[in-house]
Amino acid sequence: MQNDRVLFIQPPTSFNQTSPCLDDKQFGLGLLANAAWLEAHGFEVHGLHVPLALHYGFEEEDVKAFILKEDPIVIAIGLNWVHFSSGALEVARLVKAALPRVPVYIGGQHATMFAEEIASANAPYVDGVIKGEAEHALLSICQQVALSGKVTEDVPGLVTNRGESVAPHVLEEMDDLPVYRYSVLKPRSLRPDAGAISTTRGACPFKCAWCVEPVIGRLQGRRKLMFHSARRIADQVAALMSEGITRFTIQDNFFVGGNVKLIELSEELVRRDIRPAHLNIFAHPESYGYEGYAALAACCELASVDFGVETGSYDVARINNRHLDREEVVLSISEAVQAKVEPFTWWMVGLPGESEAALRDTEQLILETMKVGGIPRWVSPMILFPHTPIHEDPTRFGVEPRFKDFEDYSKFSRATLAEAVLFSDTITHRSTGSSYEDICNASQRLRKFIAQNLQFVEEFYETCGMQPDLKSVKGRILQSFF
Ligand code: B12
Repeated sequence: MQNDRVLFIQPPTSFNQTSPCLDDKQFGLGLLANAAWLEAHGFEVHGLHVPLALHYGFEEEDVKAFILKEDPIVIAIGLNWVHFSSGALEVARLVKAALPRVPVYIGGQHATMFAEEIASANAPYVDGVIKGEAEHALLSICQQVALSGKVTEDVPGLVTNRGESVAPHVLEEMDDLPVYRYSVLKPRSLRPDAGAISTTRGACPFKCAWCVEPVIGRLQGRRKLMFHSARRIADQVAALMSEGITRFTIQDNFFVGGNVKLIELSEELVRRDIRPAHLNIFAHPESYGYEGYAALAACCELASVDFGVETGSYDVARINNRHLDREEVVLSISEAVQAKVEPFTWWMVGLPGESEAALRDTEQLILETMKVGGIPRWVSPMILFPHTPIHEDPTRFGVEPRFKDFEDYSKFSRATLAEAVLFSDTITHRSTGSSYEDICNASQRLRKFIAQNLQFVEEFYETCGMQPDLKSVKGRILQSFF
């Protein structure tokens, strides 16, 4: 009798990559969400996290043996982030060679951006790419395969080498989605006490020119940004806590809900006596005020906020349609500190309009924020993705894209961490006045600036009664120069 086992695979960046340019140990929340959904519909779900398996000393042959032993009816490979491009296809090739009759599908945000290209160029070993939110599509595929051994009916969002069928379908009632668990993916995480919480789906309402989030939500099938209720988010936190996860991060568009959503969540957690050891949230500098930060601090042992400040230049902000008020940035960081929330700041280089003066403005803002306790975490060169306003109309932004198709972006699978930090190979574009090297150098320049001024943050925290982990921040920044 046929089993009804479905195998999810988180691929490596590439089997022969030993030092990926971006972290490869995350558990993709989209993958976990789909696994939970299939389980709730009666399928037996197993998951393999290949980067972790390799990290723990297993080899490509062991991965193959594991997959053969699983003997699933469908294999679903996650391709959410650009740096897994080559690895996702390597895994597809490997599983097709091992189990030629088992259909293999790829899904996730990066796969969604290049669905047609991936499906048409890799048809022998990729049966299809699931575009967008995948719950309905994957369930339909698994049900059809369980019933008749193949997919004969139209599947919403499925792209094959014969083209696309129907646009992705999404579940409108987001709270009806079952909570996910990390333990579905084996082997266990390197940080088994840490997990991420998904609170929203759909397009971000802001329109920062470099960001794909305003478009990706729609590409994925959802017409607008939608939130899980505070009750459902607390259910998710509780479910993960029962697996031993106590430190959480919310990195999605939850910040769009401002103080109101944050206070609601805090009250729900407090009411149910669910108390994370650490709760971290991503925010724009203007997202929250003191009341929001105070609510965050009230519902967990340690609260922190990651501010995507990105630039200190009004010109750059204007060209890129990004709100910036330098005083507001400094004030927001002060309010977070006042509420005992650790404030981290994140910065970008390679943005359209970046000039020597703009970089100086950014250095100035980094300095001002450090003096009020803002801890600079990292400086990232902008990755120019397709579908963003800049990629769609580069001349308007004075930009020349270097990466266009899926193969171009696969460079992120091949580049090592040292190469990405020190050389310009993974810089996706150049712009008026900035070559690839200039962008790479700008990123080093700002990190050096941070390193040279870290004493301001160290001094700040000597007296204010908080003990953020400045050592690891300093270590990471300093390490990036060697
Ligand atoms: C949360 C988040 C993170 C968290 C990750 C949390 C986690 N454990 O997953 C953190 C902060 C770690 C993170 C890091 C990065 N992220 Co991020 N992240 C997001 C964010 C905000 C939400 C993603 C999410 O979890 N959504 C909730 C889930 C349920 O939805 P979903 O992912 O869309 O999944 C649905 C479908 O895509 C599909 N699906 C997803 N996976 C799979 C797998 C299978 C098998 C199938 C069939 C379907 C499927 O089905 C899901 C539901 O139906 C998105 C932007 C956004 N608003 O969506 C960026 C985003 C995905 N990240 C992005 C990037 C670039 C990064 C970084 C590379 C940034 C950097 N420079 O370091 C890193 C690297 C990630 C890594 N692997 O280490 C880009 C991806 C672009 C790309 N093509 O690569 C996005 C779109 C943001 C952006 N503005 O550019 N990220």
